[in-house]
Amino acid sequence: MVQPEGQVTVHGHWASPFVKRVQLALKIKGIPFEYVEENLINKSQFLLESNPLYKKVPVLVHNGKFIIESLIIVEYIDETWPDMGPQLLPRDPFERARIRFWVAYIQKILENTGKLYTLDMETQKEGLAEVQEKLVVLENGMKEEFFPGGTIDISAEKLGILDIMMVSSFGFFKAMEEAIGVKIFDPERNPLMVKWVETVNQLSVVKEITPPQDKFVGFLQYLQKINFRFT
Ligand SMILES: N[C@@H](CCC(=O)N[C@@H](CS)C(=O)NCC(=O)O)C(=O)O
Repeated sequence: MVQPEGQVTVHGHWASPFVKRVQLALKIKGIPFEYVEENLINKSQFLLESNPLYKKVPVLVHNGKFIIESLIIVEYIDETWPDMGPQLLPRDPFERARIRFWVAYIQKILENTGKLYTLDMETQKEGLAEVQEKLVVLENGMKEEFFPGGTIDISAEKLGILDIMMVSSFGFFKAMEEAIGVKIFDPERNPLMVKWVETVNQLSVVKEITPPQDKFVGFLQYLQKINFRFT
């Protein structure tokens, strides 16, 4: 693929939490990029060729090379531009391992939310219980390890991969709740999570790539109608 030296392009889908991770990583580090919206129903030749195994977005193109899988891309971005913007993952191996553990845990919760988009109320109830239970574990873990005393201290200059995971997975939780009519985050049970997501949502780097809530609600209702399953 012919691409000018240094150019960065993200191929994505507007509603994808995985694509949002990559867009946020680039924006937080201040790396300019082009964005190409992919049609996931009728996949482009580009998508089939750049990600032949999974045929999914996001795909990052850098200097004509393809990088796939959102978390691999986020780490690639952090390592390729170590001196641009904040570090998304700590350099210290122990700290890095600790952060990666929680990244994987948030990923699991995101996967669990897949069960919420069903018309089968039993499955939805089961999914909701799993999600809520894990959110409490996350709440306690974050409070203990990263936000002692429950104080949130967040600014665009200090954002890291955990903020990216939180806001890409749950930044649209109000749209989720409106679309499927269930309460996912409870300010009583998850005060830190709610405050964290709302604080990061207010930053301009996030707002710039956040679609309007009603567009999201409509899309999520459509996923429910077709009994969508995350794979
Ligand atoms: N593990 C992948 C998941 C990416 C993913 O599931 N992308 C969805 C959009 S949200 C997709 O491209 N789906 C198309 C399909 O499944 O055919 C990542 O982290 O990048």
